[in-house]
Amino acid sequence: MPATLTDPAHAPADVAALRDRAHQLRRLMMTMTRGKGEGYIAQGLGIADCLAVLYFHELRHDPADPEWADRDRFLLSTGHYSIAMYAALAAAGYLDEAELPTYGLNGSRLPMSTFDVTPGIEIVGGSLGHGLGQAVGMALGQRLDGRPSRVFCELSDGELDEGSTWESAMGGATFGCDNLVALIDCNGIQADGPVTVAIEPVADKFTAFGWDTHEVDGNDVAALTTALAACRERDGRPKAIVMRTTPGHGVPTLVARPRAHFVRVTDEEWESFMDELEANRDH
Ligand SMILES: Cc1ncc(C[n+]2csc(CCOP(=O)(O)OP(=O)(O)O)c2C)c(N)n1
Repeated sequence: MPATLTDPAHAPADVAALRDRAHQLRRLMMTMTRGKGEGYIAQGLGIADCLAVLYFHELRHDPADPEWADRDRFLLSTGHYSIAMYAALAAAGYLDEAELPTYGLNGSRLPMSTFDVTPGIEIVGGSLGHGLGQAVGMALGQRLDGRPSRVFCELSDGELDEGSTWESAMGGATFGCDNLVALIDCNGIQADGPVTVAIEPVADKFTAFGWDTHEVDGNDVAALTTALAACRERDGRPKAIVMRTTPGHGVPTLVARPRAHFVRVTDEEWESFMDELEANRDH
């Protein structure tokens, strides 16, 4: 077996270490936002726990061999959450941390919305509502090729407004893709403010579409590891984890911002946000 970072079949979750990783990812994201002066930092802070658990516990992957055919795939459907991906990819060894401050700058390999120029990025992002359909196709492809790989797809509550997401949900269930895990980031916001489309009850809807569904506090590392462990069962049903996350998690001033979709950060704010992050770190 190649040198994977983790092998969930053998490694029990080290929750304290994973919380430290999530904190590391949040620090890296803050550094990136400082370099650019702006970014989708609130969503990134919200999803840091999920990415820490995936890249340092659940996914079978090998940064020394990013194209390893039997790797698990992680698809980030919300391309604008790229800041969180770059932090995770740097922490995992796909990127050099020194490259992170180029986030969003002209000529950078780390564009504000994911593109195929970045090592470790599986799909191009930007146009929302397409990740789950690609994930279903990849999951089918892995199965047809007889590979053990699973496919994990993050998507947002905003993408639940898209018909293509629900077509994909039907497809995943119809084809019995039990090698597919959808991670739905329900952070309660969309571009202009709170989610207003009647997407709830999200978990009941996925269950009704034939998915094995779990619902967790997406900022609770222990709960995420438990839900992901349950999703390893191969019972013919695709898996969905509805994650209730808080945009800006760890930085109360950001959590309290009424419009946190896209945040501009001055140098002074950056300093105080970093202090808040240290003071509110999960242990
Ligand atoms: C198909 C499509 N429509 C609109 C947009 C513009 N857009 C970019 S981010 C965003 C917000 C979507 O909300 P959500 O996906 O829940 O993300 P979050 O609020 O957590 O950033 C929108 C509408 C887009 N990128 N793609």
